[in-house]
Amino acid sequence: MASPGFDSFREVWTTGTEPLTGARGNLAFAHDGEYLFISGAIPPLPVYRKTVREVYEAAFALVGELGYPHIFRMWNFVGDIIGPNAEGLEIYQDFVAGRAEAFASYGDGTGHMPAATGIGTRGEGISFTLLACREGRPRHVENQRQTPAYHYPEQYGPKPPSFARATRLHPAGADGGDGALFVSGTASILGHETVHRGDVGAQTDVVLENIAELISGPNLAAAGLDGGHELKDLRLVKVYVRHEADLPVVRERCRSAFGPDTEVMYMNVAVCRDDLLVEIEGLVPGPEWTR
Ligand code: 3EB
Repeated sequence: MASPGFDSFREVWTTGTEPLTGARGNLAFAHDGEYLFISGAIPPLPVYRKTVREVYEAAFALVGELGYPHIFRMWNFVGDIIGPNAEGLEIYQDFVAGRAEAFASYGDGTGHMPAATGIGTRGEGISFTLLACREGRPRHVENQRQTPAYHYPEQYGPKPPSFARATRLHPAGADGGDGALFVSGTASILGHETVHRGDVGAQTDVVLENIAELISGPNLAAAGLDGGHELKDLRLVKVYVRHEADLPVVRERCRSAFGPDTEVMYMNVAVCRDDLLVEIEGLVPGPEWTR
């Protein structure tokens, strides 16, 4: 996702014990007794829906079989995300439909949809990663400024997207106490509508306001959760910028919004609606954070 001026990095998730690893079909996985990491990849296809359904269902089946039933974070990387598939449907909407069908086989409805990122990629096809846990418990959070994605109206596509705006993980043994808060990819959307079409500065401000509201005490309280956070508490922020030329404007707004300890990585990829110019994700670490 890097272009000149953007960041190039490798992400490594570590664990205190030697993980067991394996592969099955399009999936690869590693697990340590409490956490399970799965990655999946689907090659370029004329129409994705059926294969996305099958591969995501296989991932959800694996989560159950290995005994890590609680998915708390997903990332979805969609090649040519706003291009048409062979039937003329946007590839993102094609993907979303297959994923929605797979989620019908996981848990008991929208209450199980985790925080997620759905974003373009320079690569081909569709790939994803997910994190799940065994004894910990995720609590999913919506944003009072935004329609839950799984309730988006039909104007966007045949099925609504399957994700929560944020997920707090209450780790095993913490007596339900605070853990990390994972903030989903967040865009310049109020209700379900894109706002500030064509104005990347104003879109970035709305994204930052959306995240500030999402992680605030009152919004968490509405989800039955304690605590409250500010933008400066965020860590491991990823900023996805559609147009290379927009990077300085986005970077300046982020610089003044986040704290000195917030790591921010900038990437140059397409976003899932043609009028969205920027998407931002991150996390607020829990007390167990040792980084
Ligand atoms: C949105 O709010 C912007 O399909 O997994 C953000 C996070 C978005 C996740 C997904 C999509 C996804 O609708 C896009």
